[in-house]
Amino acid sequence: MELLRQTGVESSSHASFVDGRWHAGRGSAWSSASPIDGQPLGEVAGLDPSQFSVAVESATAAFHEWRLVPAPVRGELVRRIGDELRAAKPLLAELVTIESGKILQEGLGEVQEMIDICDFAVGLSRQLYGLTMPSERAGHRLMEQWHPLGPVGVISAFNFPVAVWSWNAMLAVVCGNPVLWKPSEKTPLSAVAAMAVAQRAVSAFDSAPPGLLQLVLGDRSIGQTMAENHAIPLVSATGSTAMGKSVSQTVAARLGRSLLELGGNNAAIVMPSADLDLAARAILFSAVGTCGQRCTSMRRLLVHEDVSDSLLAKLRAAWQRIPIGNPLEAGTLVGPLIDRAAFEAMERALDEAADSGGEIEGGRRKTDGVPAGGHYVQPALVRIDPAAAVLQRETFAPILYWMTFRDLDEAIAIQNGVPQGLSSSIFTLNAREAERFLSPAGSDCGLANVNIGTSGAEIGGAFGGEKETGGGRESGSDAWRNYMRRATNTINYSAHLPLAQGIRFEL
Ligand code: UN1
Repeated sequence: MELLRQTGVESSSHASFVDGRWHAGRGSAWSSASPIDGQPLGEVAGLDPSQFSVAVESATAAFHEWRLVPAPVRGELVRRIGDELRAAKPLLAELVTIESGKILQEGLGEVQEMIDICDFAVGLSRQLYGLTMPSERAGHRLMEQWHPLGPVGVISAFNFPVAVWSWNAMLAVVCGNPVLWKPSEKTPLSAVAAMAVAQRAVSAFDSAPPGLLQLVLGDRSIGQTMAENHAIPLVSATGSTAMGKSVSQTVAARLGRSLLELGGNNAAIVMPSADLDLAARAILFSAVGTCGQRCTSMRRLLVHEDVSDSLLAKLRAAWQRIPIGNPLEAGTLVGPLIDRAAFEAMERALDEAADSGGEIEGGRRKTDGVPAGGHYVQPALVRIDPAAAVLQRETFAPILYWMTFRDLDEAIAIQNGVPQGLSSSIFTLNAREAERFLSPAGSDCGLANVNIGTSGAEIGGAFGGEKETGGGRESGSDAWRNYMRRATNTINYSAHLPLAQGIRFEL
C-alpha cells in the first residue's frame, strides 16, 4: 500500500492507465480485499467500451512509432524498467503479498522474476535473429526477418499478479509491440502499482509513445472485447482452461493468434533410488507453496511401493509442522487461499475424494493462530486410487493426492493420463530412469524435471504446457517469436530471372 501512496494513484483514481494517463473507469466497480484478513484495500472501476476503444487506438498509434525504434533502443527502455523494479522490489513484493496472500518470500521471488525477464529481454533486444538460407538460384539471396507484430493483449491471473504480465510485456516491448494488460479482478492494485513503477521509466524515455504500456481494468467482458478486436493480433491469456477455451475460440474466429497458459495437474514420480530427504523438501515446496495456487503446483504424487512408507513418514512429519498464517510474517510458509470460492472448491474436491475411497489427512480450515477474516487451511495429503475421477481436474488448493505404483511405465502412464500437460518431475538417482522420463516415451508435459519439484521454473527456459494447458510458451528460450511476425525475403541481385524449381516460362 505504501507503494500505491508513493505513486500517487491511490484513492478514487485507482484505475486504468490509458494513452499515457491514469483514468477512473466508467464501467462496473468492485473492491479489492486482502485474502489475509478480508479487509477491503481499495475501490476500482473497470473501463467502459468507449474507454477501451481509446486504449486500442492509442496502442495502434504507439505501434506505428515503436516498431521503427531500433530494437536495442527498445531494450534500453526495458533495462530502465528493470532498474525501477529493483528499486521498488520490497514495496511491490509486500503489496503482492497483501493482495494475493502469497508469503513475502514468494512475493519477493515474483518481483525478482520480473527483474530477471527484464535482463533477459535486454539481451534479446540485440538477438532477434533471422536465418539466411542458401538460395537455389544464382545471384539470389534468401533470408528471413522478424518484424514487430502489433498490439499485444495480456490477460493475467491472481496467483502471479505482476510477473506474468512482465514475461509477456518485456518481450513484447523489445520485439516492438505495445501491450494492453487486463489483470485479474482479484489483484487490480498490484497491477496498478506495477504499471506505475514501469511508467517511471516509460515517461522519462523520449521515444516511448504514451500507448506503449497500458492497463485496462475490467471484468471478463474486457478480456472478451480484447479477444474480438482485430487490432490486437496476439492475445496472451493465463488462467483456467475454461477461460482459455473461450478466449482462443474468439481469437481463432478472426484468425488471430493466442498464447495460452492454462491449468496444470502436475505430478511427481518417486523411484526407489531417490534421495528421499531431498524429494520430501521438493514435494513440500511444490505442493503447499503459494497455498497450492500455482499453475505449476504439485497435485499428484506417484510413489514406488518400496519407498512409500518411508517417504510418506517424512511428508506426514513435514505436513504437521507447516507454519500456516499471516503471509507477511517471517517464518510463515503457507498463507491464505485467495477467497471463499477457493475454500469451497477445496472442500468439494476433498468430499469427492472421500466418496471415491480417498483417505484424507489434514485439509481442514485453520482458525487458531491465523488472522480472522481469511480462509486458512491445513494442506491435505490424500491417499487415493489412480482411477479416481477427482484426479482428472485441477483444484487450485493445497491438496496432494498420492498413490503407489510398481514400475516406471505404469507411473508414466498414470502421470500422462490426465487432460492437462504443464509440469512434471521424477526423483531418481538412476540415469536410465531419468532419461526414459525425459524421452519421447516419457512425460508428455511442457516442463519435465529431474530431482526438483514441479514448480519454481526459471525465466530462461520456455514456460508452458501441452494438451489442455494450451500449448503456449512464454518467457525464455525462443518464446519471443510469438510476439513477432516472420517475413521471408528473396532478393535477386543478378540481371537474370531464373525461376525456382527450374521452371521454364518464356514468351
Ligand atoms: C503460474 O503459476 O501461473 O514455475 C506461473 C513457477 C513460476 C511461475 C508460475 N515461475 O512456479
